[in-house]
Amino acid sequence: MSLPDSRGVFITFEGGEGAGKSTQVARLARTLRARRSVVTTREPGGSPRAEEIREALLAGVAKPYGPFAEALLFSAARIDHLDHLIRPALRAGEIVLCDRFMDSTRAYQGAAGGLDPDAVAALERVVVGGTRPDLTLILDLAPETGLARARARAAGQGASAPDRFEAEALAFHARLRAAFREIAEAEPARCVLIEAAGTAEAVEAAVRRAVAARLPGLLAPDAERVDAA
Ligand code: Z5A
Repeated sequence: MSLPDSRGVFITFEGGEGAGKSTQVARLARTLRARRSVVTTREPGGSPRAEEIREALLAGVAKPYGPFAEALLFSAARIDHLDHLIRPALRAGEIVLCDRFMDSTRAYQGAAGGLDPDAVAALERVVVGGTRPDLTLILDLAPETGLARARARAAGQGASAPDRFEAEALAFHARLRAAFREIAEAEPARCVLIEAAGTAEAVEAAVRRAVAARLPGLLAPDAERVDAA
């Protein structure tokens, strides 16, 4: 629900699998912590109850019920996450960096999953309310590259099977990329599209440039000047 909770700053990272969101959340958090208190979190998850729902979602428990039921479950997790972590942190004046948020529902369950955009918008209205991100960084990467990165990481961690979303066909991931690009185009005041094919350092530099341009004063002056190595 809409609350006057924005003394802090809310930044979300979006994009397809393996685009580098977690990597860039960690890097930006490290930079911002030099002068502000930062909370890093993720969706689905971020609060103990939402993490329980995450397990079920990534195991594919909701898949047989279709994209609307799946969106409801993502929304249930989001309600708890907003109430117990995001809104309290923003009220306390913290910077919240969130790995995926409402745009992932638009892209995965909506554009790629086939859920009616009106249903997605209605859920967003009642679940997210006024707690919209101040800035959304959309990491744009060819799905083949992102999936290869995600598979290499999973192999390194000894994971055997892909999760519910990694297992989708390449065409699904191509629809996702197009959906995220459309969101960036439709909401240019909130979103910045970041080219994510370069090194982690190059992507980090692009993220810092976007933060410096959209949220002046958030980064320390020396961090604003840093460029790709
Ligand atoms: N989902 C949904 O359907 N609806 C919703 O509303 C929400 C989510 C909120 C959560 O999965 C799933 O839930 C997600 C969408 C769906 N689909 N899946 N799968 P998750 O949290 O487990 O996974 P993810 O969000 O897709 O993130 P990821 O696969 O962990 O990727 P990432 O965070 O974007 O990338 P990364 O972990 O930073 O990097 C991946 C690997 O690449 C890693 O080994 C890095 O070291 C490496 N990397 C990172 N950057 C680079 C660069 N620049 N070059 C080379 N290698 C790099």
